[in-house]
Amino acid sequence: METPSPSKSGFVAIIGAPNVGKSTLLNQLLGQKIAITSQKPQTTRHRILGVAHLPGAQLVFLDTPGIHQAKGPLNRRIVEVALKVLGDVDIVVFITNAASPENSSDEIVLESLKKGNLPVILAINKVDLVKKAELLSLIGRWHEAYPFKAIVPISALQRIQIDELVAEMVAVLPEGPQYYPEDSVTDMSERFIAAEMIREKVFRLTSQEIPYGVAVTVESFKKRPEKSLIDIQATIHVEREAQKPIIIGKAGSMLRRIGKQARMDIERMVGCKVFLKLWVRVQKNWTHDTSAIKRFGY
Ligand SMILES: Nc1nc2c(ncn2[C@@H]2O[C@H](COP(=O)(O)OP(=O)(O)OP(=O)(O)O)[C@@H](O)[C@H]2O)c(=O)[nH]1
Ligand SMILES: [Mg+2]
Repeated sequence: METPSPSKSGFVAIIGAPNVGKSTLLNQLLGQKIAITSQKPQTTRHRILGVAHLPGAQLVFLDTPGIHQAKGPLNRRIVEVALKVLGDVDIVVFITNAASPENSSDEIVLESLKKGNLPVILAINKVDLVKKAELLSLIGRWHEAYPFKAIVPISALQRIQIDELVAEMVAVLPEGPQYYPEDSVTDMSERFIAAEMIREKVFRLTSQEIPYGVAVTVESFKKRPEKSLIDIQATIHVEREAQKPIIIGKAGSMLRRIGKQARMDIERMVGCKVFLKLWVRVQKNWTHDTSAIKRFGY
């Protein structure tokens, strides 16, 4: 029997400054982790697609890199990816951080939104961190700043008001076909998500400039069906010789932590045992080299 197509559907951009909680929100909207998150800004570097199947509606979310005044070829490329998404969607969810209301990157996002005429819903995130009075004055300020379709205070982390946010999206969703089959959650390969999960551990476990000079590639991703095991070989690329011993750590301790935590995430995703072998390689100054930036998939 053919599944009835939902009567409403559309593409929804999740846009905002770095670190406001866009990827955390995407994972909450999907009920599973497909996007990496960290306490550091500029974690996401790609457009990350996730599909939510609701009764009578399909929402195709596009999580994006944080928009900011980018410096350097890699960051400029990443911001470009985020802004391009605005050309491909029916609705925008603009996320701001209630706990950091004076964010100059919010202004950059707002300027880009003013150039288009898409319906925009404002999600004021991290409301768990602010007092109610602060939140009310913030809502007032945003209300003056732009004719949003709706303003919804949320906590992506604590799943507060997420259903209300979804209801606002569905309210502005156009009639449309079922873009993705019922069982699909994303268009990304397990191989790509595995590389991202490794990169997430580098973001979470290393500090200062280290995570910003790292790219991860998966050299081999082989299923061994007889053993219900996946063999993965991946490389962590750093941009300077001095960064290599930091990623490896004392007697290999950092690389082991990165590997163990990434493996656990990957196993949860693929639903079987994973054997993960990591290598570290220096690709000199790659964040300033447009051909290397391309080669690493950005
Ligand atoms: N307290 C609190 N923290 C949150 C909330 N949502 C996200 N965070 C935290 O904020 C940090 C950034 O979250 P991300 O989801 O990676 O943010 P992002 O907007 O995707 O960041 P970029 O990809 O760098 O642009 C993480 O440490 C999250 O755990 C929230 O509602 N409350
Ligand atoms: Mg993100």
